[in-house]
Amino acid sequence: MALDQSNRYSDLSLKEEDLIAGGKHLLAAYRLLPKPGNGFLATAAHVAAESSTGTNVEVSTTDDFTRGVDALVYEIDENAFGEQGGLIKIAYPVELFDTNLLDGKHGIAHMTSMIIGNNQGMGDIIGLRLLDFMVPECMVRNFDGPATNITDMWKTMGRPEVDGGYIAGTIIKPKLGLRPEPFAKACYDFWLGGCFIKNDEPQANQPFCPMKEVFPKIAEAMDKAQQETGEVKFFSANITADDPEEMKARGNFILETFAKYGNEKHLAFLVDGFVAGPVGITTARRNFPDTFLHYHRAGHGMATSEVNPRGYTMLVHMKLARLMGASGIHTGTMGYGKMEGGSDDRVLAYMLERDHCQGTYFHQNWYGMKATTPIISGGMNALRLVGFFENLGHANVINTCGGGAFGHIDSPAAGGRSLQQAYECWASKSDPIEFAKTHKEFARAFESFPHDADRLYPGWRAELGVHA
Ligand code: CAP
Ligand code: MG
Repeated sequence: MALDQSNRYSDLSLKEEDLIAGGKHLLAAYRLLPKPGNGFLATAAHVAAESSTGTNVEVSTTDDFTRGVDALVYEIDENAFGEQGGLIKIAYPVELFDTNLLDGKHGIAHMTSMIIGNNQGMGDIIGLRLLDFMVPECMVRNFDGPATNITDMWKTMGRPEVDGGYIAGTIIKPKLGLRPEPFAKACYDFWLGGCFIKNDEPQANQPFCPMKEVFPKIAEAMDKAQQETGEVKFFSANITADDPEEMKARGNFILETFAKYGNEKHLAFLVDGFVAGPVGITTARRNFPDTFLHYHRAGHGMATSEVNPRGYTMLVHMKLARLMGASGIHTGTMGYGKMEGGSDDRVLAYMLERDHCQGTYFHQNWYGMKATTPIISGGMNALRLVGFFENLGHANVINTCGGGAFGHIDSPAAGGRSLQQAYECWASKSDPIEFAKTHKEFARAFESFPHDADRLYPGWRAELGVHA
């Protein structure tokens, strides 16, 4: 049984609206399931202690100032989630949060070491999951936030910088195993029909495909495809590494390589942001501020999966990424692709792209911080995209389809065109089967992904004259 510190680390008389109006607290909502034998409020108070000024026992060195910056439990609902536990809300005084010696900015590494730090491993809990958090204005204005986003890509493409629309992309598949020549050919083949290509998250500097060999070929392929199509193309290059110096060396090499063709603006830098963490993201954000910072979230499921009684939600992940400065982050496919998620996940996109957004527990004002662009990927293809856009309500996203492009029965280029046509089908509010009758690559996506076609568009075979 943990020491009951609720008399110090809770004040249920505090009003959330007063805390918000005061602007001096980061507010956090958690789902808490104490271990049997541990009181709910007592365990919540222990979470607040362990996440701020305390530990599991009183210490002699505590003084009045210390008590003044205690995190406080200000709201509880012990039965909010039935067997999964109850809701607790904790107010963290902004004074607790670190600022840089060099520029006075806040950092995500420090913030998360507190609000989802030791509290994740406490012995008196079964579950503690951060569901949502609200950052006050004084802190929002003190994070890097994004330097670029999709508007910069639209500008490079000559599109309107507002509602510039959908960017059709792919991931070079197979995930690993292509050598430089076939890799660059796969890029060229897709770019004849599509716009944006990303490295897959583990593609980097493998012995069978050294960066120094493959990037000159990718840059050449991009230049050739741009010449032949008259269209702007992009490549999102993975610069993830443990050492920031290595990341900088990779980024500079790739920029120099594409600059030979005048295409340094046709690059994004992909960072596996969950595994590299805020240091990885910030290394790219601060050393390459003019290059779209593509946050791939591989590994996030260990924290965000709904089956996890600990960790944090996707909503929390999105807010952390925007504060860190991601230009775009994989936002999931909201139930339309292959990864976990559902149609209500559109709030993840809205939280990234709007200046105000109501989250699960808190309304977040972003005070003009640049938007982070939703990157939609994971099991998508032209057939699934139409419903996805309808659910989201817009198509101002970067979409990358690996199987959806390289699985198209005609060619990767046809796959790319089918994606763009899916956008045109939605944007023109056309019936997809009718639209397919006048758009070949979109029609052939039905034959490329017949299981999806059967599920999404029953009767398509007869309508399109395709026999089983
Ligand atoms: C998609 C992908 C992406 C996932 C990541 C993959 O390939 O390249 O990494 O989208 O998931 O490796 O699975 P496919 P999320 O298009 O062939 O599925 O975007 O949800 O983070
Ligand atoms: Mg991938």
